[in-house]
Amino acid sequence: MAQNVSDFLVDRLYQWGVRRIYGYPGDGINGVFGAMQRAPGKIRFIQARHEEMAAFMAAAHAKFTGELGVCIATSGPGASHLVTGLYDARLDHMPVLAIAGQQATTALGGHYQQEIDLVSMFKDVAGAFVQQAIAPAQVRHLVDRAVRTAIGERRVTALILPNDIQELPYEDPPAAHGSLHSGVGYSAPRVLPREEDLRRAAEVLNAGHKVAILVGAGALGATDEVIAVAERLGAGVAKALLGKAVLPDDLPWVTGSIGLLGTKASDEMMRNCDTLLMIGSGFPYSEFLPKEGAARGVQIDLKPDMLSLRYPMEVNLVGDAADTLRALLPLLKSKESPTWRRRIERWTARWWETTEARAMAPAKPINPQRVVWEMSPRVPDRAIVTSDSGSCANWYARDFKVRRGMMCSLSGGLSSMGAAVPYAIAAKFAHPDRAVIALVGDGAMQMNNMAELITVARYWREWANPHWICAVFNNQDLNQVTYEQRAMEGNPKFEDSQDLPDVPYHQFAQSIGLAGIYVDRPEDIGPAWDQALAAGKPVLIEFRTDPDTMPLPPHITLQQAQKYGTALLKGDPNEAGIIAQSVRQLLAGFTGSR
Ligand SMILES: Cc1ncc(C[n+]2csc(CCOP(=O)(O)OP(=O)(O)O)c2C)c(N)n1
Ligand SMILES: [Mg+2]
Repeated sequence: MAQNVSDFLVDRLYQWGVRRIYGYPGDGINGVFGAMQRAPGKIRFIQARHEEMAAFMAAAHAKFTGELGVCIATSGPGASHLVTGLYDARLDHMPVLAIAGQQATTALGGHYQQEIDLVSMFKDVAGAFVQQAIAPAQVRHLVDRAVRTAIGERRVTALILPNDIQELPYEDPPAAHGSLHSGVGYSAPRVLPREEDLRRAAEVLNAGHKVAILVGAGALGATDEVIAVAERLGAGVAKALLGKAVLPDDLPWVTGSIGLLGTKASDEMMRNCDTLLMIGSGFPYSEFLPKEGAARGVQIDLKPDMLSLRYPMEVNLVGDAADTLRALLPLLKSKESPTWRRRIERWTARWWETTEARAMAPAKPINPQRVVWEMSPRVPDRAIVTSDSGSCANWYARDFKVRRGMMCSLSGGLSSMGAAVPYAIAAKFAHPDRAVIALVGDGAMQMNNMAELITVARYWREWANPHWICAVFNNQDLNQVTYEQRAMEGNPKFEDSQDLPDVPYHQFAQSIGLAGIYVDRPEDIGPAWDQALAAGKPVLIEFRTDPDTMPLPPHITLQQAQKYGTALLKGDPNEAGIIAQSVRQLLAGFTGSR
């Protein structure tokens, strides 16, 4: 049978190494679905509940495999649903290809049903390459360029296929003026700065007495190299949220997360350092870095446009993290005095004591920090942990001690709600032998994660093991924002906007064939994790957590404290609970700092 354009597309993507596509069907893209059906064993289609979730899955596939993530949707509403998930990939520099259907070329421009100007719609998120096919002979170079641009530039690209084009016989481009003859294949280059620039960087780092390192997702493949450089420089290392898995948290000089969701140890290190080495991070908040002029800076990043963007660096190196650090190491001298290292280790040890004390402080009924604190030592080796946006991202950032060999991620740059379950699904498809855990707030469950549990119920039996857990923090509140409104705006809780309906999440899981556990007593938290990790099917654990446990930033500014006080004075409905919990949490901090 002669190939049509859709058969060619599927075959070409297969040649590019694509083995899995996440998405949702519709008549605007039926041609491509027909081609996937005609080519069993080539590309597996995974059906999400919603196209946005499919795009999150594609982003997570890229994050957890390093490969291209691919998602597919029909014209009109299917394509527009993809957009938030694609922005997630875009902001975290993930290579993702979106394939969208479109109305027939004969209908375009006719205010036709489900006709959207998709090129314009995708133009921002997929600005690196977005094209709508108009002729079969063009499709070969469109696919090749969309894939190569996505993986080579770590960008989102989009390919739009009108439905009549999908069904036309495929033609190779003719040997004629105006046609292109493209090919498959890409190998990532070795990206290394010039020798003289490495030497300039080494000079700055060797001159410093108090070196602080900040790592992000760009350093994920450079664990050994970061350790070697940190040891040589007697430095401590803070980790941006997307770089959590770069270093294990049991190293005494790893200060943990940084920023609003960060640790006090990272904060102290940044405020006291005289030299900053930033590796593969787009961490956004400059106020958590040294004050301008207080430290000399060196930065390493693959992307030139990410250099000297948060802090004015003296040496800006374009390079791959592992290769660059390896080349830099022989130029670095060991620091003579261990004083700075000791200070960092003291701050770090004190922080872990504070974290434990805060996690174990009583709450009504369950302290959400304790949920993650008790999870942490139980997480199996090589597990993958995802978090949603919301207060649980604080506990994920601070209370989860990541170990070597684990992976973890969340929606970083976009910080979108609704990513944890689709991320955890894509993680399990990519690594079916690993345990996967998703941490999710109740608001994010209700928004869209709940529906994706149905996807888990559909597919889990084909995974190598059933160890897939969703932990829900049921606090009946959009808690993170409730706190932001108090601390940043000085507004009391606005119940109309912040309260959430109570939903029996564990019963919902049970009703679709998964296991469900309900926990409302602190002493049951640990056993619930043990039970879930030993279960023979995926599990949802619903924790009834206290909305009055504050996601405290590492240092509270006077202005925040004043705003907070104003919010309570204005008559916050949770006033009594908040005061009791705040005192407990702050006292825990003091106990920990003894
Ligand atoms: C798509 C989207 N909408 C809104 C927000 C703003 N936002 C950030 S966290 C949050 C509250 C999340 O509530 P929940 O999931 O219940 O977690 P909690 O903070 O209560 O633990 C909101 C509304 C966002 N980040 N993403
Ligand atoms: Mg909530």
